[in-house]
Amino acid sequence: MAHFEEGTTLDRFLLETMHAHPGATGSFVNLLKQVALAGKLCSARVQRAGLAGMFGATGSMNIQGEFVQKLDIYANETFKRALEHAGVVCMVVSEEEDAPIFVPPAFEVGEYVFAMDPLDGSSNIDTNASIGTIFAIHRRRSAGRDGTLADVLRPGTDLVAAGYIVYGAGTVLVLSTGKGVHGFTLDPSVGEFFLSHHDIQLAPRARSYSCNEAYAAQWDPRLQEWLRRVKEPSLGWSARYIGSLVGDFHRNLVKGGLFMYPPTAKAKSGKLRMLYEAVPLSFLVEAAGGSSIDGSRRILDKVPADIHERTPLFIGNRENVEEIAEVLRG
Ligand code: P6P
Repeated sequence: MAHFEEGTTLDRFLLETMHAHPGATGSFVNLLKQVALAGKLCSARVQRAGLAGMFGATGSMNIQGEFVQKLDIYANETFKRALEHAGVVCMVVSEEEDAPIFVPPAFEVGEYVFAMDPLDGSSNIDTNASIGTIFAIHRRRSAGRDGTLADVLRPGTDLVAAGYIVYGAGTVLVLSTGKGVHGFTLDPSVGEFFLSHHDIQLAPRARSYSCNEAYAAQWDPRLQEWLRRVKEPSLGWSARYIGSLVGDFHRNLVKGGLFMYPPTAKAKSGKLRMLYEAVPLSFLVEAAGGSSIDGSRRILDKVPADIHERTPLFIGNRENVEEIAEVLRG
């Protein structure tokens, strides 16, 4: 991996590393630049949400049966607009859209398919907790103008890139094209993302877990027993959970930690979605040396049956995830 000096912008990083990627095309760089643009617009809006009256729900429900927050709508529309006129995608799948979205006839289509959760953690908007955009990028397989379900209902190992933008104390875009994971922090005074986390790597093991313990009584009893054991004070574990997947994941990627969302009585297949939550974050965590399973299977090997399919998720440092797999195999 080339050495990047202080002040490397996202654009420079993309150009320099894309030359190293056989088959990478200019449109891939353009796609990521449009993602960065949409991220800047969302960051500005999130920072001003309270002032701009963007707090609070619209009163409508999305396909997930969740109340839609105004910023969700703004983020969804902003990413769709940034992508549809740039000639870089042939289809967009969004948590906020019941069905896939296609490029309007007025614009050219491109060779990529984009899946996104435009604003994950939106129930935390009014509490000023970190929220974010999660995305996954496939190169299309289908011919013709519009993408097809076959372009996205495929294993995460096929992804060409995945990332997220976390809107927190700062705005950080974290990205991987499969080799290494890199973070770029937005300097709002110049409107540029600068390389701030070069080649993020997870240690083999951590002693921190993230889960909603209120549901623990609904988990597999073997998991309950594991949780009881790690609380032995001599083991020195800590717990961190903010109820915003992007915020919890980003902390665990930077500092280490095991995130768990096991099946519950209410969410028997898990709560988190495959295409635009579990799979992109699993792509990132594996590129950083970590691991990610649904309790028994590697997330990246699973083929979703529909674009909003949910999955249980155990993701983080490799040895911690392997320990959970062992607990649930035994
Ligand atoms: P619970 C936010 O609504 C979200 O989809 C994820 O961002 C977060 O990890 C999860 O739900 C939290 O779910 O059941 O703990 O409130």
